[in-house]
Amino acid sequence: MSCGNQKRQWWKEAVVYQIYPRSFQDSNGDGIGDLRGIINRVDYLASLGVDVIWLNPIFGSPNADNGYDISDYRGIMDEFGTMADFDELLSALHERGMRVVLDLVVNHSSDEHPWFQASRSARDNPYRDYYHWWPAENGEPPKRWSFFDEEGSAWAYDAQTNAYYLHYFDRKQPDLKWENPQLRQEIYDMMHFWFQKGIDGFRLDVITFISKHDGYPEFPADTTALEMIQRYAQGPRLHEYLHEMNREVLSHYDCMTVAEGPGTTPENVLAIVDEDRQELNMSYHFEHQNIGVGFRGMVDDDYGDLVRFKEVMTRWDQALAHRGWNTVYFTNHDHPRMVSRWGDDSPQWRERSSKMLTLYLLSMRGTPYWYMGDELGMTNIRFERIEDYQDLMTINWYHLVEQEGGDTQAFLDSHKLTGRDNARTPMQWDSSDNAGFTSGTPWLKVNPNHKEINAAAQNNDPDSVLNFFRRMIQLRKQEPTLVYGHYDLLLPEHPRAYVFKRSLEDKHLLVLCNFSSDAIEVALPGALATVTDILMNNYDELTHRDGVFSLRPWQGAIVSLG
Ligand code: TEU
Ligand code: CA
Repeated sequence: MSCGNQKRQWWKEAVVYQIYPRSFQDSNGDGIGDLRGIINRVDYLASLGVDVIWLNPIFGSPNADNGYDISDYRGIMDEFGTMADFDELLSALHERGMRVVLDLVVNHSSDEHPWFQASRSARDNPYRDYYHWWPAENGEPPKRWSFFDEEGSAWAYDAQTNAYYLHYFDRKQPDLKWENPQLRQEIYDMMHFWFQKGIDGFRLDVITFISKHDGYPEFPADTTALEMIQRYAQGPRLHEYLHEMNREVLSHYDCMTVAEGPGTTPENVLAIVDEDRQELNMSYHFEHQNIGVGFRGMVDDDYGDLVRFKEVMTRWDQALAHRGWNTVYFTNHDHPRMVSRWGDDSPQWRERSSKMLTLYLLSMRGTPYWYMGDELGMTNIRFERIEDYQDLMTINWYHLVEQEGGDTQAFLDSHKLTGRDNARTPMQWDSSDNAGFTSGTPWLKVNPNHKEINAAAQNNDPDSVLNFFRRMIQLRKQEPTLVYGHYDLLLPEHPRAYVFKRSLEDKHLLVLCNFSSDAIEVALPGALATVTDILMNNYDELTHRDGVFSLRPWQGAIVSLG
């Protein structure tokens, strides 16, 4: 089979399903999801038809940032279980035809990692150079912005050796020094360890940040947070390291890799994912997440601007249309729920808009990354009080706003839309107390709407959001046009409709999505509108006449064109 200008690869044809293990299924009543819990749910995963499971970090960690602060790269987090549990989970998934991708967090470790403990103990310790240190006798270090720090600076003073260490994220997440070849070798060895266990790839956390600028030069004083992120992603040796990682490790396995790519743009992403460069397979960006979201997750009027959304998604598609390969996703553990962000999560439209968004995402070119619970139409929890949050990002930012005398209520209101804990509430399995997630007290509150929104209620209902997701996955598997076909955006300026064409050889599919609660009409040039077949539809009918489609609220449909 020819696939346009793209070489076939299993990871291009896959749907990736992301599990946040802490919130998926608790098996021992401590309120924290664990590997045994996932093992108990592998048949659910198999029933979805997804191909790859991405697990958020499962390694030894004191959990300052829920596993994104690793203290043991070769061990399993105590709360999640044992290595025997992991081996069992891996074979259970493999037996059911699913592959497994782990989360590689190597821009930073935990401050409780033995490397950092050694590094901070003395300036002449052999591990000193595993991290970035700035001796205090040189004065204040050049300004670096931190994502999470409660005072905002990415340098933390450590009295023990009278020096500052660099941490782009929390103080408990010191950045590893990739400039040190010994550190790189440790990481490559560790990656081999996991591949030899049989895993199928890595999602690489903030991998764009691993190369730091020589001597930590001053950045212009007015550098904004967003510009800092772009600078962090432009370290001089990034591509040298990724190429080396590919040569030393990745090229030895039939694996997939995906960069978490903050700071990447359609202009520079090919430097990471162009096959010929032998770095990584895929990367995902934040540009659509940032529409209408400003500094510290504050929301403005552009939030939900469909014209911009279409423009962003299309620009990224075009950047990777001939070389490399794109990714598409609505959410993950760092972003609000799909239906709350781009649909309408009110009882009236929640199911309809969830299905439309499902249809949209699984019709796009690029590997879809699906986040657990979106297949049920789970929604943002919208915490009222800072005390309900567990995420250090929201908590630290709240305190910064408070210290600055800012509007904490406005901050809380925005975080009802943007806060990361919205996506981290426990998976809603059934209508029982705690949604079948745990018999104990859940680490993060369960959304009260689990009485209505849960897997048990949807599993056997042919009309459910869950079964719509399953059908859409099957359609994508049967229709190579949805995977490899060329993508053409139509009606870019239409404020409510997202309409595009997918074409492979002489096959043409038209995807129509109404991103609004109003009935709309979409006029398409006659040649496009000769519908021969309706492949998928979230309503019973699709009305069209003389090239004009009448779309009901949140209607989504895929049709073949003659
Ligand atoms: O996220 C990196 C990142 O860019 C996020 O900080 C993002 O900007 C933020 O969540 C706002 O949406 C990765 C992980 O996905 C995240 O969970 C970790 O907290 C972070 O790295 C540090 O490891
Ligand atoms: Ca548990």
